[in-house]
Amino acid sequence: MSTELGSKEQSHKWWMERAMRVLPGGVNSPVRAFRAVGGTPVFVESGDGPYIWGVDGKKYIDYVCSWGALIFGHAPPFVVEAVERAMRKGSSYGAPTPGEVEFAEMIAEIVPSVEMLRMTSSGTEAVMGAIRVARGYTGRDLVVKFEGCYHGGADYLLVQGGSGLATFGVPNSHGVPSKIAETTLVAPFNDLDAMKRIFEKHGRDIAAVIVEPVAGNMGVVPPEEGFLQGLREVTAAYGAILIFDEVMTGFRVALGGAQALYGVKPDLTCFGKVIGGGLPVGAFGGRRDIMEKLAPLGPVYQAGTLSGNPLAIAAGKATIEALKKPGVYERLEAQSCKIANGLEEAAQKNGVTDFCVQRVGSMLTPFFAKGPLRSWQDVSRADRSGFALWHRAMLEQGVHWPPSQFEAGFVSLSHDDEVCEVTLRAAHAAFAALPK
Ligand code: KE4
Repeated sequence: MSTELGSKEQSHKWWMERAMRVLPGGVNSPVRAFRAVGGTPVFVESGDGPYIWGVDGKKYIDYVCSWGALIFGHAPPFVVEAVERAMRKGSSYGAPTPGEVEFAEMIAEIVPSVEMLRMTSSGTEAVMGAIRVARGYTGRDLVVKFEGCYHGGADYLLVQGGSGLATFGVPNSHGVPSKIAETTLVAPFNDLDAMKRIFEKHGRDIAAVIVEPVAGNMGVVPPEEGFLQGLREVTAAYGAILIFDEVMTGFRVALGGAQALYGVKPDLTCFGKVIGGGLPVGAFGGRRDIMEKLAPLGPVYQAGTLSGNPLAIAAGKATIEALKKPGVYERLEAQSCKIANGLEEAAQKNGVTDFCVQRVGSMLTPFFAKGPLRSWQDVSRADRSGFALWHRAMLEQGVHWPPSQFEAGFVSLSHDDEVCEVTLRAAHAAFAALPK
């Protein structure tokens, strides 16, 4: 705890200045730097359940929850014990283990579209593997993604739509060659007409469509009725692979993920976050005929030193076993609904009218905009400075909310009634503190 630190080390600013000298932006992942909301990030000393403690010794209710990985909150004892047991036997072998087989069987049993699985160490790697095997299986190059959806750091997915409805990707990161970006087509989320126009024009060259079945990376934007089913039909009609990127929604919005919630079966699914119980993990899986194209069976190469390592497997298995227990998702739904409704009520009572909360299950985003918001075009009109002021005020009230208007917040099974009440009291104070 922070008592072990000297007084200067108990300051986020002190750590940020020191971090900036050795870590670009002081962080190992950009969003953590608070650039979208201003101020200095909380340097975390420890976590327990719904709480984190900063180096300043202050306790915060956490809704980042490792960007969705911690569905049971921080350091759940049953996960800690599982990882400790595994560690005592060895952290990694670079050789097959029974645990990886049991883990793949567990995922395949819960997620019907998954006949075979390949583990990785991050969601990005899982997405890269899924797209490469889709390209290898179809012999085609083009990939379709949606504006506002994020799928990790692969070059050809760090692209945004140009103007207009459906355009070839334009890099939104330096270091991505335009030739690479041009293998990606970008369409508006929830716009089936645009998707059909893309296929009419490029259908036989499209290897895959990748979608966050519930968008979480532009803030939470649910799929409209028929959207996912429409993607299923148009990809099947042209022999393209439908990839659900369930890195965020997998085991989050339902035990079987968004595909179970909406009843649409993709050809491939990408996983991450929850399935690793807080340890570095990713996985992709789906149709056997596609997955068998992967080395060493087939010609599509994909590999990873720590893929399926015993520690991540132990944390993941313990987490998924606990998620299978009755009542878990009903409880997540009840607590998340309380938070979402409470935030909207607090905004309204404090005269903040351009505000809505969009939520699916225990992933939710408070938008400083009137809803409903159905695409990047809609959410990009949200008042980012209003969100930033609210975020700062919530932090001062002891609530650690994701530091961007275009991110999802996450409720865990450790967010009990008292935590919800404290959160909503903080929200009332935060809305009241906003400039009128
Ligand atoms: P990772 O490589 O970060 O494990 O997963 C990439 C990824 C892929 N697909 C989806 C739908 C994702 O949400 C992510 C990662 N999510 C972000 C949160 N928006 C991680 C946080 C960060 O980048 O620091």
